[in-house]
Amino acid sequence: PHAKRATSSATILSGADVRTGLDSAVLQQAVLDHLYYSLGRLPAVATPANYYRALALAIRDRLQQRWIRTSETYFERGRKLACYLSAEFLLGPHLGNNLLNLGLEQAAREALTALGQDLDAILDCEPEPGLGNGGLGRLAACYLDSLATLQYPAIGYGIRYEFGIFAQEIRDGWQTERTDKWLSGGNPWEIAKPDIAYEVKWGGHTERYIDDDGAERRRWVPYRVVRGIAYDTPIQGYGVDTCNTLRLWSAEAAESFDFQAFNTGDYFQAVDAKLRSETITKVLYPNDEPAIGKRLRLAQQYFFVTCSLQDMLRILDLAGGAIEQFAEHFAVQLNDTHPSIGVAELMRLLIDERGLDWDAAWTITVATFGYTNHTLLPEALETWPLPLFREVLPRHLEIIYEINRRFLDEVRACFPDDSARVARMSLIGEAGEKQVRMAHLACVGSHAINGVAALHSELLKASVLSDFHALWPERFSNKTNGVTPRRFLALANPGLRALLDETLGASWPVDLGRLRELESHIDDPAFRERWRAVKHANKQRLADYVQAHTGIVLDPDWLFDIQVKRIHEYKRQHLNLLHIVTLYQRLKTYPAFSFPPRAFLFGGKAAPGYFTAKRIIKLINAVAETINADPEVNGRLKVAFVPNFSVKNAQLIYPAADLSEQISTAGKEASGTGNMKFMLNGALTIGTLDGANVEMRDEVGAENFFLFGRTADEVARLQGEGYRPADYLAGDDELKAVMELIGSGHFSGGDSEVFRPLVENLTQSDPFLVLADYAAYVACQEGVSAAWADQEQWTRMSIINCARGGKFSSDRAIAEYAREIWGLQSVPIQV
Ligand code: CRA
Repeated sequence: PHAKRATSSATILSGADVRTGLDSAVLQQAVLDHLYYSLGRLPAVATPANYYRALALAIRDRLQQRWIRTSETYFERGRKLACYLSAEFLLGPHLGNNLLNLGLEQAAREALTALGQDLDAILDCEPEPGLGNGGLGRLAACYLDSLATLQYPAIGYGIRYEFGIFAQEIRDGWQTERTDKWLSGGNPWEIAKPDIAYEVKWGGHTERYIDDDGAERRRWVPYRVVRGIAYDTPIQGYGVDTCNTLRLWSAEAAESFDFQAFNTGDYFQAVDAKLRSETITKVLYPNDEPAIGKRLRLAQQYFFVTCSLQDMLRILDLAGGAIEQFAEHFAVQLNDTHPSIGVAELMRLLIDERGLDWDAAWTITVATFGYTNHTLLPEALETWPLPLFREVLPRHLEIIYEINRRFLDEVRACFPDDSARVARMSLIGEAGEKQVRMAHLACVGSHAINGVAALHSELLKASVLSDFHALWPERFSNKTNGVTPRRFLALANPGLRALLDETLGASWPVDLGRLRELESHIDDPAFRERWRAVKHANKQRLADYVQAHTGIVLDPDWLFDIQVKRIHEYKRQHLNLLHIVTLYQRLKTYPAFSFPPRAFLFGGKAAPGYFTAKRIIKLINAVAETINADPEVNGRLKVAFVPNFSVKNAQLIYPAADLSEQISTAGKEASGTGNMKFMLNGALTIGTLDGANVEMRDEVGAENFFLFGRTADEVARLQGEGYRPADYLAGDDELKAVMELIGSGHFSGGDSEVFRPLVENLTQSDPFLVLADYAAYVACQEGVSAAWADQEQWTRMSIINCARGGKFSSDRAIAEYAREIWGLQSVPIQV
């Protein structure tokens, strides 16, 4: 039957442009064309995955003229280009987002229906490009969406990891990791550009030489050279013709390069070298915050940074721009310290390869770079052992020494006789094994330094970067994170989108402040009823997903209390668990104890080497198993761990939440962005005064936010005084009983060993003050239950949370970066 329909549509369509046409009949023809010509399949035998690929290719065709026109316009206009350098881009599936941004959802649905296919099933076939760990990588993806939507000339530069973030499976309650083979079915979105490729040097030594003008110079004689090849992915703006580029670099052996090591005529050794070159972009390091000082990681960072900077130089040359004007053509943002080797690399390119003198090169470098810091956790600040650094990047080490020499002279001039300060600020750490401090390099080499939420930016100035702030206060600013309302509202929550469209008109996705107008409807009972109906349907949708993936059955009438994010002690999933065990214990002890039934959902990956985080996952699953199987409690309590938290299932999870858990130890979560996604989807937040929670609470008002816990100042004071968790245990019988129950083996079939390390961690050191905040948290949760009992009032608060979320659009954040850091002008694109 498909084939028959195909022939008939082909006749109808003669003459229509199968590559650009936007109505459903042309799309249908385009899908069939790609099935036939690109996939070599007949409709009668095509699988949904084949249809996915064919539709994706048809949509990429429709992006193509916008994409090419956008590049061409930027080139013609010669306006400043923002280059977002990031080791991670956690994109999530493209197809749904591209259909949304192009306004093609309806046409695609009709086209597929006519072919006997269901668009939702086809969308589900897309593997997720998970080229990031969590917040930082997803932020980069939201920023690309906003840059294109606001029509800013911009390019994202990163790494084309062959394996992205691992797939998480839960076996016997434990996390296991599986490699993420996201490219195994091909990637219809990218275009390989093997002609855009650069050499990346490696190792070896440096030497002095005399150039043609008789001047003494230094050059790098590498041990190895690899090539970086460009793979481009279109980033289509919403409702505009701008289609920007994400350029990801993939490593290949540089076969043509005649380096001595391979000159032995040993064929097998040469092949081995090829394999080694290609490992550079093989896999994403799955660590979220703690930095890992691995040689391959440094290789990845240098690899993508040099390719990106060489690419900028090529673009500048093509445009006929003068090298002295580099900073007028490019604003380069360092997404954390991962690309901060760029400071030394741009110096090397300008001096060694383009012949500029030091001062000219330095002026350009500082004017070019901006640095965003994403964490205060000391263990997450990147440093490289000096010997390793010298071995991989000998020329860069020389350059860093020279940057440091001049920089420390400046410090001494500003702060005479302060050698302690000089030691603290040096680019080279001398304590223990000498290291290169990448955050210091980023600060010295950037004209702008920012944190990612108001509190975080203040703490940065007061703590880890205080010396830099004292020297250059004018370089510091705050840029509170944001999230894209296109993917995380319009796409993730079609029910709410329809209600918003009807209530506010269609412009809200690009003017999120308009959500405020919802407030005029909160006293309308019919509107509140519709609001609740949307939430209820989203909860049912999630319940179906959870049942399919875990077997656990959830009731959408219950309060859905959700914590999804990386598993980390500072995020305190274990505090959430202590509350659950408290409720369980109350129910077991006093069966008449009454509270509105709640479903607790968790999701998130633990770094594979993070012992405590993995045990927290095991404990969540153990508590879930015990509670869900116990008829004395499972009529009021359920717990589920949603495996393999990803952008894809996040789009089902955020819209289904009633309550969002943002309970990190104050001062530890730089911003958070999941908190914003929940808020925009109408969840209420229970949280500490940490990261962007502070600003969210300012927006919604204290009466619409469940606040608890010690402030960042109080945390610092308590830790300074010598915090003793045992004091909190001794003073709280309920807490004591909870800890004993976990330690007793009650949730682990009598095994009292498995959770002993967790219990000891909390009762003996408790580095993140879980016990100190426990009582306040449990009390605050009682307030949540009381509020939930009044559904009309809860709905009002839910509407207000969404209505006042406009500030947290990534459009607002990007407009601030563009204006205050990059000096960027938008360039409208006309196809
Ligand atoms: N882990 C912070 O912890 C923040 C994101 C994006 C993080 C989050 O609070 O929302 O960055 N930090 O700014 C980080 O990756 C290297 O530091 C994160 O995602």
